[in-house]
Amino acid sequence: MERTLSIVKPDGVKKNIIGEVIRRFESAGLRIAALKMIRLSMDEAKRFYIVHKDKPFYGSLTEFMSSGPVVVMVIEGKDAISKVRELMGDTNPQNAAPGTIRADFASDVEHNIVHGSDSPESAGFEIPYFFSAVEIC
Ligand code: DAT
Ligand code: MG
Repeated sequence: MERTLSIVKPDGVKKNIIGEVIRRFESAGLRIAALKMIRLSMDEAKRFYIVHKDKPFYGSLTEFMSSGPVVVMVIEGKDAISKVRELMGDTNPQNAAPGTIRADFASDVEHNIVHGSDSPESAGFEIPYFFSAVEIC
């Protein structure tokens, strides 16, 4: 059993596909263990994406992530981290496999609908960034 942190980004919320993203996770046998809608401040987005602080897209990425509400959730299941990454597809929707969330809905590499932790280490940072132990069911 493994847990990962996923986010429906502001573009996914605006496109009205929160339910579609959740449906794909649930259909793959994963379970929603925690979920809430929040609006990140610029500072909160910057701290969440601190690993990318030296990348050229850090400023626009964190501006985008704080531009509207997001849905953050803890996903639980066997191999949840890699399963969610597989359902998401490649970061750049042009390289994402057909049938993945990003191939189906993302408009470009920056506005790519969904986030998923990329390792147990990042899940270990990202889950408690948004949820306390009593909020995870
Ligand atoms: P992922 O979200 O697939 O884990 P990442 O961790 O490398 O990708 O990057 C985090 C986010 O930053 C990504 O979802 C969208 C944005 N991003 C990544 N590469 C980018 C680029 N070349 N130009 C603009 N935004 C980029
Ligand atoms: Mg990443």
